[in-house]
Amino acid sequence: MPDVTCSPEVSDALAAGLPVVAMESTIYSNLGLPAPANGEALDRCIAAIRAHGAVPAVTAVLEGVVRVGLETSEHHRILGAARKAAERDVPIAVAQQWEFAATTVSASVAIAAAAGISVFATGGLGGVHRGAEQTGDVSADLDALANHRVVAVSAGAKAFLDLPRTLEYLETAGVPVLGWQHDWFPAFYTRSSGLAVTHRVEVAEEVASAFASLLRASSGLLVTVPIPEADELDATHLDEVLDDALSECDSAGITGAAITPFVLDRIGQATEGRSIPANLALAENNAGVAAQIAVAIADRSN
Ligand code: PSU
Ligand code: MN
Repeated sequence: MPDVTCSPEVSDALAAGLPVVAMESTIYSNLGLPAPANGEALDRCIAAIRAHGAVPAVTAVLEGVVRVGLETSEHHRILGAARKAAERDVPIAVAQQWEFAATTVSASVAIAAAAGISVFATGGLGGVHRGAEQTGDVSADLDALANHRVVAVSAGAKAFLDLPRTLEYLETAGVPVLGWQHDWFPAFYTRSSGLAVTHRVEVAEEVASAFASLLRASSGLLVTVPIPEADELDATHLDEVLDDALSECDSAGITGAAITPFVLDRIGQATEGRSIPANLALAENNAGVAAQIAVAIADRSN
């Protein structure tokens, strides 16, 4: 296990049993959102976590050091060019002293667990890609949730994934999926994918209680939060855009990690930029819900 360097604020909070919410860094880098929206997303998510009484803890690898909780003066370092680090890449980022590795959900959840943080907030999870029966492309995010004792809060998974298979995978892996005040698995930019979640929760205390009652020593759970109604995009239009963008990927030979930035860019163009404020709104909303859950977990243990 690498040394994990927590900021003084995060260390003090953990030592005192105060609520902490871990955050990823990929969505705030140039791989996740264009500038200046990425900086705004980071600020708003941090503010939402603080507003609900928890301490934000951005994860990243800087100069080969695994970091949890960055100083405000360091934020600019995660907004720029990045190499994406999933859970399996973090040891290499340390060994080769990468200047800046942006942590994905799988890396951040693993780092959170190593630091003793119980709650993690993101925008959308990776999952089973469309066509995975051919390519085998299944994000390591899903197994990370099955292997680390962390509550992950997201607006479902990335919109252009195979959402039915993603839910099936989570079932097989033994990860509970809890719909936050909602019966449906969200589809990121829209509130419902039309797929039901297995369980619905109304309040943070329910999540905290379920988390305390997980049967495995090290597995997590997923809380899915729909985008606020006012920020939702049009589902029918989005489906067409996604289908077009994915066939374009096919014909241009764009695969693997390059798919996300390409498709996000196409969605941005097709929605005349409305996908960006939607993305910010859902990330901020998730951060606030994650903070409420962190507070409820801290209250149970104190
Ligand atoms: N959702 C988005 N944009 C992103 C991601 C998710 O809308 O950039 C990032 C997250 O960091 C997630 C990662 O963990 O993509 C998953 O990547 P992959 O499919 O390569 O595992
Ligand atoms: Mn992949």
